[in-house]
Amino acid sequence: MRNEYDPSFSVDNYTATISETHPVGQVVLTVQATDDDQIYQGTTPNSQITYSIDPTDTDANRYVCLLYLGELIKKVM
Ligand SMILES: [Ca+2]
Repeated sequence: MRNEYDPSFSVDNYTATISETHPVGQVVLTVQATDDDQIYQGTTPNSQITYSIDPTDTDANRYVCLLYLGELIKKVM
Protein backbone atom coordinates (compact mmCIF):
# COMPACT_ATOMS: atom_id res chain seq x y z
CA MET A 1 0.00 0.00 0.00
CA ARG A 2 1.13 3.49 -0.78
CA ASN A 3 1.29 6.45 1.53
CA GLU A 4 -1.03 8.63 -0.52
CA TYR A 5 -2.09 11.30 1.95
CA ASP A 6 -0.22 13.69 4.20
CA PRO A 7 -1.51 14.35 7.69
CA SER A 8 -3.56 17.52 7.93
CA PHE A 9 -4.62 19.71 10.82
CA SER A 10 -8.13 21.12 11.14
CA VAL A 11 -6.60 24.60 11.58
CA ASP A 12 -3.47 26.15 10.10
CA ASN A 13 -2.09 27.55 13.35
CA TYR A 14 -2.57 26.89 17.02
CA THR A 15 -2.08 29.59 19.59
CA ALA A 16 -2.09 29.29 23.36
CA THR A 17 -1.33 31.60 26.22
CA ILE A 18 -0.02 30.04 29.40
CA SER A 19 -0.82 31.89 32.58
CA GLU A 20 1.52 31.85 35.55
CA THR A 21 -1.17 30.10 37.55
CA HIS A 22 -1.69 27.30 35.04
CA PRO A 23 -0.71 24.10 36.88
CA VAL A 24 2.44 22.32 35.77
CA GLY A 25 1.54 19.03 34.13
CA GLN A 26 -1.87 20.22 32.99
CA VAL A 27 -2.87 20.40 29.34
CA VAL A 28 -2.38 23.80 27.71
CA LEU A 29 -3.44 22.89 24.19
CA THR A 30 -4.34 19.81 22.20
CA VAL A 31 -3.42 19.58 18.54
CA GLN A 32 -4.93 17.00 16.27
CA ALA A 33 -4.22 15.92 12.73
CA THR A 34 -5.90 13.35 10.53
CA ASP A 35 -4.51 11.29 7.71
CA ASP A 36 -6.88 10.09 4.98
CA ASP A 37 -4.85 6.92 4.55
CA GLN A 38 -6.70 5.87 7.71
CA ILE A 39 -10.00 6.00 5.78
CA TYR A 40 -8.79 3.91 2.85
CA GLN A 41 -6.26 1.59 4.48
CA GLY A 42 -7.21 1.44 8.13
CA THR A 43 -4.51 1.69 10.76
CA THR A 44 -1.20 1.16 9.02
CA PRO A 45 2.18 2.87 9.21
CA ASN A 46 0.88 5.11 6.41
CA SER A 47 -1.83 6.52 8.64
CA GLN A 48 0.08 6.87 11.89
CA ILE A 49 0.76 10.41 13.01
CA THR A 50 3.68 11.52 15.14
CA TYR A 51 3.66 14.99 16.67
CA SER A 52 6.74 17.01 17.55
CA ILE A 53 7.66 20.51 18.64
CA ASP A 54 9.84 22.49 16.28
CA PRO A 55 13.30 22.29 17.92
CA THR A 56 13.96 25.91 16.93
CA ASP A 57 10.88 27.14 18.84
CA THR A 58 12.63 28.06 22.07
CA ASP A 59 9.49 29.32 23.85
CA ALA A 60 7.53 26.18 23.15
CA ASN A 61 10.41 23.95 24.15
CA ARG A 62 10.95 25.90 27.36
CA TYR A 63 7.38 25.96 28.61
CA VAL A 64 5.62 22.89 27.28
CA CYS A 65 6.23 19.30 26.46
CA LEU A 66 4.29 17.24 24.00
CA LEU A 67 2.53 14.05 24.83
CA TYR A 68 2.08 11.26 22.32
CA LEU A 69 -1.52 12.10 21.40
CA GLY A 70 -0.92 15.77 20.64
CA GLU A 71 -1.45 17.22 24.10
CA LEU A 72 0.89 20.01 25.14
CA ILE A 73 1.35 20.28 28.88
CA LYS A 74 3.01 22.99 30.93
CA LYS A 75 6.36 21.83 32.22
CA VAL A 76 7.77 24.76 34.22
CA MET A 77 6.45 27.43 36.60
CA1 LIG B 1 -0.26 9.13 5.25
